[in-house]
Order: sequence, then C-alpha cells, then structure tokens
Amino acid sequence: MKTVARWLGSTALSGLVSSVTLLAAGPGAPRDDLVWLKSQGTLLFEDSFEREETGTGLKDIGNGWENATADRAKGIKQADLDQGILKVNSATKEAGHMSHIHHDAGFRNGGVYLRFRFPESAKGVRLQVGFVDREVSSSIHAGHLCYAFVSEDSVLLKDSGTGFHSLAIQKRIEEGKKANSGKMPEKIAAFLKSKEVTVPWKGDREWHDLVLVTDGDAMRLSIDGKLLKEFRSEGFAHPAKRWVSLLSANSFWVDDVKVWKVN
Ligand SMILES: [Ca+2]
Repeated sequence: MKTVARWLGSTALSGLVSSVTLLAAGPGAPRDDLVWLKSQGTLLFEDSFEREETGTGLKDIGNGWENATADRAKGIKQADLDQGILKVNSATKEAGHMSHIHHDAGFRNGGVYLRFRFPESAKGVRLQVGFVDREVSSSIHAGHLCYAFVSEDSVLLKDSGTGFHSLAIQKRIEEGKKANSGKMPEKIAAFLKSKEVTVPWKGDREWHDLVLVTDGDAMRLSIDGKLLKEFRSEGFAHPAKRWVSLLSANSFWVDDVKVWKVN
C-alpha cells in the first residue's frame, strides 16, 4: 500500500514537474537553460569542492581539474580548496598568462552550471568561462572555441574558434597589419566584432548562478536564472567541447560546478 502511495505520489510529482517544464519552455516564456540541461541532458560531472586538495594545487588540482598554465607559474599555487569553494588567484605576471583551470567535458550541445563570486579584494575582475578542444590546436590557437566573459559592468559572448583564435584569421590579421602601417585593417576589425556581442550586467561581490550552454550555432548565457543573451555564430556548433575552462587574470571563487551533455 505504502509503495503504491509512493508511486502515485512520485507520478503526480513528475507530472507536475513536466507541466512546469513545458510552461517554462512555452511560447513567450523566458528560456530556462538549467531546466533544459537537467531535463534533456546527461550529467557528465559535478563538483562541490567539499574536500581538501587532493592534487598539488599546481597543475593537478584534484578530481580531474587541472591548471594549463601551472608550468609557467614558477611553482606558485594558483588554486586552493577552502571552505568547500575553489578559490583561484592567477599568477598572471609570473606566468605571463592568465590562469586557465579546466576539466574534461565532451559534448556538442550542452553546458555548464556554476556559482561564482569575485572576492572583496579583487580589482578589475573578469571571469572567462567557456569551452576548449585541444585536438584542433593545428587550426585554432590552443583550441579556444568559445567563451563568456563576465566583468564588472558587462558580459561578452565570443566565438573565438572561427574568430580571433582561428590561426587562418590570425594570419590575416598579421598580414593586414603589415600592409596597413601596423594598424588593424577596418575590414578585419569589423569581422572580429561580428564574432562577439556585449550586454550590460552589473557586477558585485556576491555569489551568482551562471549557466552557459551551446545549442547548435547558438550560445546562451544566463545569470541568476535570467537569460542575458543568446548569440548565434558558426563556431558554437563545433562538435566537441572537450574541456570546460575557467580563466582569469586575477581572482575568482567557484562552487557547485555541473556539466551536462545534451548530445
Ligand atoms: Ca561547496
């Protein structure tokens, strides 16, 4: 009897959940990508950082996280697990590159949920969240595919793989500058501009929820459950987002990272 009641209860509940999902996805309703990921996707990994470091904090941060710039940072520890939070301090000057923390992912369509905060002491903050495929480094610099840049006053969505980080485009930039007294030719500047979009966002020192997804040739960023921008560009359709990457030239904290593959 109890089992039947429980079964009926869970059926009623799942009915309710799918009605809510349908309502959220209905025409004119605000898009909720966290619902999309949870209802359509397979969870690839999650990390709430409730532990002490299991790696060295240099290259190996533990639980599959690595720092791509550790070897340049002259032994400076850039990542710390503290109070159940991953706290990152980039040794940008010493490394000659911003800190690049990454974890294996692997999807065409899907995305990441995380909570982030800029620490009180951080100045001129900017967190870069996105997707990388090192296997295409022969045509895209370091496999940088696409990113959301969260700053003090705005967020920017960028298709890097068919834009600035495309090696063919970098060659065009180099040759264009050479032929234009060292200045970026307007045509190339306009092309690069077409690969990104900026929307206003007011940054602070509080915790925020972030959801970044790719869905066909669209990339969408939501903060605190609100869709800030959907941007379409061919590079977002890249078939293999092999890494979820977090980059910053200064400091940020993250927690409760979850990554889903939709397909
Ligand atoms: Ca935590």
